Order: sequence, then C-alpha cells, then structure tokens
Amino acid sequence: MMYPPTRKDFISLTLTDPNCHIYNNGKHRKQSCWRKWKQLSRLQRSIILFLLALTLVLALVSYSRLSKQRIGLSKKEDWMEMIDDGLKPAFPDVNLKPVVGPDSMTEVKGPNILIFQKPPINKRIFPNKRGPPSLQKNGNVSLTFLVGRQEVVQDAEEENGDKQKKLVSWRGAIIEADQVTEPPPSANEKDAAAPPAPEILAGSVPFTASSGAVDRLEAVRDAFRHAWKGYKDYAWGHDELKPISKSYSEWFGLGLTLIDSLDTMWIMDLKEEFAEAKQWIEKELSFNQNVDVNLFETTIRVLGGLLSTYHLTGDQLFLNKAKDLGSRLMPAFKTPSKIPFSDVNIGKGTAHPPRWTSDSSMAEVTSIQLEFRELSRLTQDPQYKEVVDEVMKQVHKLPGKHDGLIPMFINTNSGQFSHRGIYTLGARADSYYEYLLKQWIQGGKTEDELLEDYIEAINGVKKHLVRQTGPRKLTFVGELSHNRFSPKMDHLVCFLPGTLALGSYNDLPGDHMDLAVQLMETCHHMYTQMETGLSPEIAHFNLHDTDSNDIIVKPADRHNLLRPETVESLFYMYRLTKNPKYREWGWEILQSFNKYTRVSDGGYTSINNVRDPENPEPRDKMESFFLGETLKYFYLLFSDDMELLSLDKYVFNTEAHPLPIWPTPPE
Ligand code: DMJ
Repeated sequence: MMYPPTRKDFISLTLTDPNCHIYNNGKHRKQSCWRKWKQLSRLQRSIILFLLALTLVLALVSYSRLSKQRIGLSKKEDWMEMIDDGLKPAFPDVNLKPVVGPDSMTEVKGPNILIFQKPPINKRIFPNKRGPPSLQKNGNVSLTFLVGRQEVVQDAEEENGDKQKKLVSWRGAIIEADQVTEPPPSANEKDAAAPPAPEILAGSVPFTASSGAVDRLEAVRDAFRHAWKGYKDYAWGHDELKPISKSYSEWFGLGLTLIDSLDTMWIMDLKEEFAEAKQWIEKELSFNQNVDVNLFETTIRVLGGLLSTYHLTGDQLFLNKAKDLGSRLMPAFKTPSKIPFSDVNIGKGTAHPPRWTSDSSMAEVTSIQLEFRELSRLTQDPQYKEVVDEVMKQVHKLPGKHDGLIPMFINTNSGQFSHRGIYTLGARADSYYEYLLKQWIQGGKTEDELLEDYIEAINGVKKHLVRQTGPRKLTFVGELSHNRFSPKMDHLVCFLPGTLALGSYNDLPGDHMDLAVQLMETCHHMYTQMETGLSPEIAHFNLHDTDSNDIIVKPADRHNLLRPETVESLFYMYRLTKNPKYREWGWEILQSFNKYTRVSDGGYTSINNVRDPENPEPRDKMESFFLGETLKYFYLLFSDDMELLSLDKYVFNTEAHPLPIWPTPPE
C-alpha cells in the first residue's frame, strides 16, 4: 500500500483481513481487495453493508447501556460500604438514596433520621484501632441530623473553602457551636472529626437498682473499666480518646489519659490495668520530646499523677519520671518577673507565653505549687519549691485585688495583674483559691500568708459574688465585671463547696461550711434541673422573684465535658458530714453519665446538649480528667473506708491526685 491511501485502499482494509492478504495454494501474494469486492453481486454487497450498519448501531446502543450501569453500580457500592462501616442502624432503607436538593437544611420529618446529602466520596471509613488519626478522614461527607426541634448541620469540608464549620440552629437561633473552655483541638483532632451518632451510646444503665455501697463501688469500677477499654483499644499511649470515631486526639503527646488514670486504678485495685499502664511508662514514655506543653496542665495531670502514684506504690520509676519532667518544666520560670510563661518546650528547654499575649492566667501560675513543693521535698532539691513560692509571695503583695479577689491574668514582664475588673471563681481563677487553702494544709498549717489570702478571698466572695435566685432561693456564686454583677456560674465553680468544707474541717470559720452546704445544693440543682440529669458547662441564674426556673442555660453553654467538680464536692461533703443525701445525689449523676455519655464500644463522651435526652449530641471526646478525677471521686464518695486517702493525711491536687500532708512543716 502506498501513502497516502486511496479510497480503494480504505475499503479493502475494511472488507478483508487487515492487510488484504489472499492465500492461494500456499503461495502468498497480494491481490486488490477492491477487485474482489467488485466481483460480488449487488445483492451480496447490499447484505454485507446492511449487516455492517446493523452491527455498528447495536454496538453503540449496548455501549451506552453498559456505561450507565457502571455508574449506577459504583454509587450503590459506596452506599453499601457506608452501611457496612457501622452506620447501618442510623438510616432506614427509605433513606438510602441521596437527597436531591440544596446541601444544607433539607426539611425531613420524624426524629432520629440521618440523611446523607451528598454521596460519600471515600469508599471506606476505617475504624482506627490503635492507628493514626489520618485514617479517620471521612472525605466530603455532609451530614444533616434532625432530631425533634433541633437541627445540626456539619460540613466536614465546605466546597468553597477549607474552613471547618459547625452551626447549630436552636429554636431559630444560629450560633457557633464550639464556644468552649476546653483547650483548642489539635490538628490531629480536627482530622479525625466525626459526626455525632446517638445510636452508639449504650442505652442500658448498669447497676441501676442498687443502693448498697459495695454495688455502687462495683458500678464505678465498671465505669472505669469501660472507659479504659475505649482508651486501650483506640487511643493507647495517646492523650485523649475520641470514642465515637474510635480514634484519639493529641494535646501534648504525653499519654495524658494513661498517666492521669494511674492512681485511680491503684485506688480501685485494678491490678491488671495498672500493670499494663506501668509497663507503658517504663518502656514508652519519654519527656525528651520537641513539644510545647502547657505548664499548668502538665503539672497538675502528669507531674501530679506521677507523684501521687509514687506515694501510693512506693515505686521509684514514678519518682524518676516526675524528676525528669519537673526539671524540664523549670525554663517556664525564666521570665523578667519570675511569673512563669504558660508554655514550655520540654525537649528544647525553652518557654514562651501564648502567641497573642505576654500574660499568663492566674489560675495557671498559682495552681502548680502543691506539685513543685512536693517534688522538692522528695528530691531534697529546693529549686522547685523556690520558684513556685516566689509566685505566691508576689501575688500576696500585689496591688489590684478586690477584697481578696484576683483578676484573671498576670503579665509575665511586669508581674502586674492585667485585664483588671473581672472577678470570677470560674475559668482562669478557680484553683487559685483552692490552692491557697491546700498549700496551707500541705505545709502543716504554718504558712500564714496563704491562710490570710484564703480567708480574705472567701470574705470577698461572700461580699461581691454570692447571691440567691428569685424562685427557689438557690445560693450561687456569680461574677463581677467592672462593678456590674453577672449571675453567671461555670460548672467549674462547683469545686467551691468541697474546698469550703475542707477549710471548715481544718478549723476555719463555721460559716464557710454553711455556704458550702448551700452551694452544694445549687450544684445539685444544676444537674437535676436538666432533662438529662447532667449539668451544663455554664449556668445563668434567675434573680427575679417569679415562678419560673432558677437556672437558665444559653444555647452555647449546654455542653457537658464529664467534669468532676460537683462529684468532688459531694465527696468532701459526704466525708465530712456523713449525710447520705450526698451519696444519693452522686449516684443519680453516675447513672446519668451512664445513660447519656457511655459509648457502647468503650469510653465515655462529652456531649453538646444536656437539655435534649433524645439527642444529647456526643462530642466525641473523653477528657483525661474523667478517669483521673470524676470516677475517682465517685469511688471515694461511695467507699465506706474513711481511711482510704484520709483527709488528715492527704491533700488532693486540682486534678484529684493525692499528695501527702507533710509531717514536718517547711522552714
Ligand atoms: C481539671 O483539669 C482540673 O480540675 C482543673 O482544675 C479544672 N479543669 C479540669 C476539670 O474540670
């Protein structure tokens, strides 16, 4: 064939074998295909042409059908895989179709119906069993949950931007849902964000009917084991469990939950669990890491946890780790004022304030003393005690207090209070007051300045912050903002009844105990007046003399983070009064935790909405203090053994880690 090909050439190619090779008696020769075609009759040629055209049409039709089927099949496969991945109970068959319509707020009737608005792009969602959180990415899944009056829209990835956003529409109000006082989520945590899934909360409440102390202790042990199971299965060695997405979040990368839980396991006699945790500390835990940690959180949770475990077990391993960590935290105190920075890099030995300010929060710089002082006593190295005592000395003398009440911040350059005018016993100030009393007790009640500051502060609280509600005359502690009273109380403030009771037990004025009794009542109401029996993060109190409710909860404050303060105070109140009502109140709270926050596969989760028992909206996080504090205080509340961590021998740090009261006072 010559190039360019002629019309003849083209037809010959179509009618015969590709090269128009004709075989003749074994002799291979080329013949013109066109001539061969011409030799056919007209009828033959017509039939051949007709058959060819028909074949072409049929081929085209079947191709288009096949490709349509392939598209349909791949969508269905995706849906089936989503169902297989554990979401099956959430949607009835009728909802397996993607909803056609706008991406958000599609109107659907009926409770608890979960609808996918866009077909999922990723084929599988892997349960992250001890795996990195990156495996948890869900792709462009957009979910709408409609439960009763409430609608939550969660766009895992907005089409026009990379920002994650969560809006809650509550009776018409659109608000940002995540205004919380907890630490900001790490990058890992954002990656692993998962939708709330009410169906996976365990509906049954173990040990419901019992009132015997032994059974209640067993119920607390059961709760701990369940929480630990989740941590062990999905977050082992990491900071916090995310029980819904079966993954974890990293805050400092120090195995926060594991260390915070150590002494709780010891106290509950959970030997096996303790042994495996100890092995992790021995083999895996290293503080030689290039990581920024928060001085306060690391001190109360990690240093405190190691020190108390050393005391309970006598095992040198924990003291060695505590020494190592303590010395790595020391650079935080190298500031012009000697008021420590909030953050330390424990690997590099550098420290700095938060990026946006040179201030530190008051609670943070004044609630690390019990731990550093104890470290000095144990190591016979005074440097730890010296740096934290210096902070207390400066604060004692500092002008700008309001009848013993302190502002929320202090500047690390000038050593002066900053952001003056706001006084609270909640976030950023709370444990200042707690540690005044507890340091005084720790040191054998000899350090008078601490006691003076404590007594003056409680007088200030009574004078400026304590009020009663109109309807039931509930006593609460509000806030002062530039001389204006705000009837707002964080759940965090519920540590106060316990602290006041402890002070009164240590011979402080009797009216401290009266206030403790009244505040305990109010903290109890913060639970019982909620539909789930669980307290919101923040309550507002009604000062008006009307028939309506005492407690108002704003939409952004309805979350519960499994916090310990009320249970902590119930423990003190029971230990010091033996009034059984405090145990009953605690038992009710434990059952509510079991009912609304227990996740069936392991772990407990913080929730978004204490007002909606139909859908409390799991937040997918188990804070380390749930095991370190909340469950420990439950156990101590129900224990009949008054010598178990006797209040004559131990003082609990603000993360519930017991440290010994010193047999000999400091010099
Ligand atoms: C804990 O880390 C400590 O109790 C701290 O003092 C306050 N916040 C949490 C618990 O709510």
